[in-house]
Amino acid sequence: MSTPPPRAYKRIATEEAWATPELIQHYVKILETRSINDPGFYSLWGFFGKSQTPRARDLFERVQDLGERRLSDMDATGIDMQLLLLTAPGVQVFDAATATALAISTNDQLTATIRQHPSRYAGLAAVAPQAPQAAAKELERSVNQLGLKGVVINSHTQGEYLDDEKFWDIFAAAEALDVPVYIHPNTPSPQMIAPFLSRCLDAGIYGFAAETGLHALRLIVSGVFDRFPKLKVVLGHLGEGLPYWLYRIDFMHAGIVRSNRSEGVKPLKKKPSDYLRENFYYTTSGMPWEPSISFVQKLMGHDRVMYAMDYPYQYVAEEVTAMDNLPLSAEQKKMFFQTNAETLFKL
Ligand code: 1DF
Ligand code: MN
Repeated sequence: MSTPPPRAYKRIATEEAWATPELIQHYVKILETRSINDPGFYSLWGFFGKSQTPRARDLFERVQDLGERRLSDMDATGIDMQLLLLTAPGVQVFDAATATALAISTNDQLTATIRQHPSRYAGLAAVAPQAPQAAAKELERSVNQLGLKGVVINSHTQGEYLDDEKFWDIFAAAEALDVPVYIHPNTPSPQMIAPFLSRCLDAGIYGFAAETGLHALRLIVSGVFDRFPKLKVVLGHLGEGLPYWLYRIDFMHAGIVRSNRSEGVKPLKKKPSDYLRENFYYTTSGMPWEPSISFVQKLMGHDRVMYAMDYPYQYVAEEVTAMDNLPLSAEQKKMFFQTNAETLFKL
């Protein structure tokens, strides 16, 4: 038997979830005491925490493992490297002091693991937006001292969005460090979740995209990217639906600005679509489907779209094969799987 030719690219998966046992214990305590007001948290983690199905039990274990099991799962699907992101909702459900301390210990533990397996893992910092100045400091420490590659924010923080200027020290730090902010999904905020919940539409099926797409649009129309023009934001799930809306968002936004309808909308230097093309990057987490990927590559450029698996939540070997078979030139495929991630995250 002849051996297949070596692959011409590394497969780097860029939205891979992990958690510390310590964080999970905090989640279990919230589930037991019902101590926070976040229906989406109970919907998402109640399912895992009570291990209600074999799939939930399995995910619950895999998300906490950074050792042999994860590495052999990566080998089984041909993933060379994972970029690790603290799973949703990260530390964003706790009080500010608890969240700030947990972010620090989480980043330290992530760094220790990466140093054991530097060719297999890289990671983003977790921060607590509840304490924005401490979050900015922790991002600086994570990048400059720990070697982490950016920061993950799991969408809303107790119903608040990062377009509120009180959070902008985080963006200032990210821009100054030249590292990306990955806005990862969370379940819809308490203000908007009711009609999702009653039909189980709150998580990956649609609610995540509604929540995270809204968050990204709030950032754009609030002027975040006029204030921080070099800020880089990453969206998973091929942009949480926004690329499909590009034309209509521009058309409607222009009308809203002209009508002077609200203090919340001021003129921007550019069209919303310009920011989505110039400040944003897109990963394929959960969307391993050629028509959508080709569409986003066509709109945003081949240098802005990169591979993500969304391990362990979407751990499917056939999807990797489908991505290998995307209709791309050799050069484009290497950008998609490897070099776009290396460039953006400085791997
Ligand atoms: C799921 C998906 C759960 C994602 C997640 O966090 C999550 C899921 C608990 O499918 O159960 O972050 N996701 O990124 O799509
Ligand atoms: Mn994810």
